[in-house]
Amino acid sequence: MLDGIVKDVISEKEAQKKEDIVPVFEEKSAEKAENPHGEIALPIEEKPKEVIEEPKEIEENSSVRIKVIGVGGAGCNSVSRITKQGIKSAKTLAVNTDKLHLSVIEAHGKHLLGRTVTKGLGSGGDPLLAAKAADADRGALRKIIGENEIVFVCAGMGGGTGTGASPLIAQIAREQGATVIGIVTYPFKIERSRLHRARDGLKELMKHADTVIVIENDRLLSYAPNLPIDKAFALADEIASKAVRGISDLVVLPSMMNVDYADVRAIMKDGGIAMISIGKGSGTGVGMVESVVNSTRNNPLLEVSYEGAKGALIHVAGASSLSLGDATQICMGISEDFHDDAEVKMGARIDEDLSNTIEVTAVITGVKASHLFEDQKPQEEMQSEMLSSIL
Ligand SMILES: Nc1nc2c(ncn2[C@@H]2O[C@H](COP(=O)(O)OP(=O)(O)OP(=O)(O)O)[C@@H](O)[C@H]2O)c(=O)[nH]1
Ligand SMILES: [Mg+2]
Repeated sequence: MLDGIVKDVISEKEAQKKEDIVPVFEEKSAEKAENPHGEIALPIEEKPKEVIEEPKEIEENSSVRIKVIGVGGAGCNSVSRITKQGIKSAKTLAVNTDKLHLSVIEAHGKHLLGRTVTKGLGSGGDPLLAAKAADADRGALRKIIGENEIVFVCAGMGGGTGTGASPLIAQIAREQGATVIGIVTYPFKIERSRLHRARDGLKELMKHADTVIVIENDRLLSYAPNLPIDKAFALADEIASKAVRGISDLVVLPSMMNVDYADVRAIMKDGGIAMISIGKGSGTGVGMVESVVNSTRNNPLLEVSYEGAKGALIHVAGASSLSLGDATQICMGISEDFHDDAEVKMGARIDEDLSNTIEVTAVITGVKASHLFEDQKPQEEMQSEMLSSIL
């Protein structure tokens, strides 16, 4: 399955090179947020460039409000991708301390974080500074995040803004009633010093989010070893996008087998660390079921064991040839060795664009990934190891 996504990401990057990126972010002085500290006013949500018509499906299920918030460079890139692809089931919001980067992002709303603290220049890899920036903006953040049933907080762990500001953003979203699902990437081992920051940021985010889905960058490369770094990041963004859609489309859009908000809450509440796995297959009957189950189980993006998993939300999508029986068999196969009391919810959607293909997005919660929290070796030791491997 990842092969397919890798090909798409590569070809789309080629196409993108030919396009000029048009900045869409302009500050509008008329639209300032109320500043709770009575100091300098902050910009609130930017209006989308074009008026986006409220899709019918949202009207039908408008009681479920879903927001996808990208924090920092990586998080905003994921949100931009989700917005460009067109999402009917959720609103997107990009938050960054870096004004320039924000200017090339597409989102339904944007917020320049901590204008008084970082002057729109980014945090320079300093999570503490980013946390201060977020703290200074609490009032404005409360307002632009609003009340939602589900909030996704997307970020790349290891830099400054995403690592330092996403815990507070998750906290605010939760205080305002949402079930909060973090979707974060974990740095490549070669990013070294970033691993410390990533670990601390992840611990902090886990205190405020109900579930944090972790995508390990190194796992991505193990599936596609020759991928240049920018394409590996695009691949991570595409997977984050699939995780968001896998959940929000099932809840909001009409489906063959729906998952409602109560189901999502039951799985994600106190879900701890979660992983995402993506699978694909084609054909019909037992052969198709087996190939989809194997491809899903063999493509985890976090190094964990499935045994003992506490819960899962499994999204099966296929053309109208997909039967409910096949979808159920796929879910049973994927969750075979989960904990006896594991809560598994399945949703199935018909998507005629998929023709003969069946696609699965599985979010599996309560997994153990202790290696993420192990102490990293001190910097000097790593540097000397690196030197000795070169010399
Ligand atoms: N998925 C994804 N990950 C990225 C991307 N760019 C960087 N990363 C990863 O995300 C981590 C954080 O990087 P950024 O998001 O650029 O950092 P930031 O949160 O903007 O922090 P500052 O710029 O230091 O304020 C990096 O260590 C990379 O592992 C991207 O475009 N997509
Ligand atoms: Mg940045």
